[in-house]
Amino acid sequence: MLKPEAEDGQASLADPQFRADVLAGLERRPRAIPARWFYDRRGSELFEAITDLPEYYPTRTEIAILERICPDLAALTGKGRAVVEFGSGSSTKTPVLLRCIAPAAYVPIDISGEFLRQSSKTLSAAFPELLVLPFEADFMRPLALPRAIADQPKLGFFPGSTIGNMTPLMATDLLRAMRASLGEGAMLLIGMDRIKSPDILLPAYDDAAGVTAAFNLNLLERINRELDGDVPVDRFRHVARWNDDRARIEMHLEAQEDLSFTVAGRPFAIAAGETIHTENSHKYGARDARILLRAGGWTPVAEWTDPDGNFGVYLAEA
Ligand code: AVJ
Repeated sequence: MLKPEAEDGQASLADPQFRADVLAGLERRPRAIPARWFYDRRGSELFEAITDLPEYYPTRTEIAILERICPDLAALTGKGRAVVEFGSGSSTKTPVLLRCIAPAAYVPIDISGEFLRQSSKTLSAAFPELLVLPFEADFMRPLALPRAIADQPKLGFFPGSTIGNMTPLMATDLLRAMRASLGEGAMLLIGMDRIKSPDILLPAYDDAAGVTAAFNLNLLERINRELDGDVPVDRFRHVARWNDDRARIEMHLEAQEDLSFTVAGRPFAIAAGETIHTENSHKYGARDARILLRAGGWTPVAEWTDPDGNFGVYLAEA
């Protein structure tokens, strides 16, 4: 039988990697599903809504830093670089950077081709002089960048503390892969959320309006939609925890009672109080960030923060 079409007109055939990650993740102990699967259409919308929440400081803080540091940044990066953004999404930070350093070319890299083409069109309209070369790829692997920018030194852009989703081991692998992809003379501009009081961190990941809870629970809805599941979503609760030992916020989905359900024809049972770990968001102090960059093959050049020291922006060179 043909699968019904999703709202966006795309066939709702599940990504085989999504199926494999979910099934393996539900079988493992502790149960864990990679955070990248949050971002279907609904998940991306919910994330956008998170960035507007009063409790979620990172997005607006990073944008304010980027706007403030523009003259320094332009001086330090120099002219004629091509900007390569990793996991571009629908970033509102991109125009801030592009206005500031006026590069000759911009290469947004994203795994979602549809999203990528849409945001590239919007950006081209706003920056008619700019050569926009969207690149559909999984940036966790080393990439061969477009030939058109072969002769230009690169500025990698990795904002939003997305690196925080990775363990330090994965993060250093990614930083090294970026260094290899960006090549000789490259620089990297990266945002990393700072370690701070759990009194600020926890509400940022468990807001009063329940948007982050909806974002987390949407993963279960997505499993039901795309993997023919019957997970009782309303029997799970969103939980955000500060793991001090590992300096990270963790998001989990906690079963409120003993539950059984099926996903892709496979039966699962989960006991009351047991959780599915859905996201890590690692936080780095300024020294931690510098060590991470060096471990990934990058030399820190400059760093900036907001007046409250909540978020860090770092410029490094290969
Ligand atoms: C997009 C990974 C940076 O970890 O803060 C926001 C995702 N999760 N609220 C983050 C997220 C819950 C976000 N990153």
